[in-house]
Amino acid sequence: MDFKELKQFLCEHDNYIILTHKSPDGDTLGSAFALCSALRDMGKRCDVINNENLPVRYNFLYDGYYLQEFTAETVVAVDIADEKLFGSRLAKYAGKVDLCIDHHISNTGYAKNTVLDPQASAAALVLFEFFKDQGIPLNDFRAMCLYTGIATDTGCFKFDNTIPRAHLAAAELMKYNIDFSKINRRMFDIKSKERLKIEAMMSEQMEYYFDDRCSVMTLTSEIMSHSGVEPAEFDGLASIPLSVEGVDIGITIKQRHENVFKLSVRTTDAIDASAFCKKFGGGGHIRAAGCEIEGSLDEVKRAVLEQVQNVLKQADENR
Ligand SMILES: [Mn+2]
Repeated sequence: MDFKELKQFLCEHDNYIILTHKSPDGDTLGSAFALCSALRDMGKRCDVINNENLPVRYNFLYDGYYLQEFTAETVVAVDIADEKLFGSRLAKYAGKVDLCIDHHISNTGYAKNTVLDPQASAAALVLFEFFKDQGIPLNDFRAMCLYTGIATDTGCFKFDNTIPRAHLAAAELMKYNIDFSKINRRMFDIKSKERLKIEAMMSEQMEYYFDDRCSVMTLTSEIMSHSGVEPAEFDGLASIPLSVEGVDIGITIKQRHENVFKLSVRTTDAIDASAFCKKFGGGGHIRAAGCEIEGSLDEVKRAVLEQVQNVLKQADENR
């Protein structure tokens, strides 16, 4: 679907619900609330539906937000590559999504209509360009939402996916009255005391393999429950393993259930994280991807490290 068709779709439908992905981030939330606000201004009914209670750190996106509550007719997913990312509360919408707006190259095409730009740094960037192209007005709130989405997914304009279009969009969004400095400080600099403790604890138990080119951080249910810290404080640790000098692939293994582990993989340009996770049935971006693996922790680690060995060998051959 191109932008013109998207505009037509939005005009022709009504009674929208917008889904965000589980463990929501600034891109899925920023995109959802920006689109919801635009649709309401178009005279449509629209609600944002989340799998879980929203993280407090993003409350500037949903402060003052209220549900309209009506019978849903049109289901939209933003920033969701795969129905597996709906989470348990939204699982009932699988197979029922009318429109998906996304930027993940791994998008499975689950929606009846898809607007996909795999080059875009964020779903919020796709939306920004759509709004601009089709003359859908921005305002301070929508600008803040979209800026937050782009800043989130580019790691505050630091990641490899920070294309010129991301900066151009940010520059235009900054013309609105948004406190970008406060937003970025809040998203990237501020952490709780508990969080700082967790980071120290995780760094302590980090394991290094293959001449320290691979680092692995493991977060078991036991560690999480014994820490006495809110589970949400354990989100977003995945960038830590790759922050170590010399590491080409940083892996975070987080226990989901007894024998189910979620892997977050971050890589330098030597390794394709998305391809790595695809081997285990997952996907994502070229430098940041994820997957879920079943088995005991030992089995999972063994399988993962074997694959790490393969990709490091490949990387050496390609050098
Ligand atoms: Mn995104």
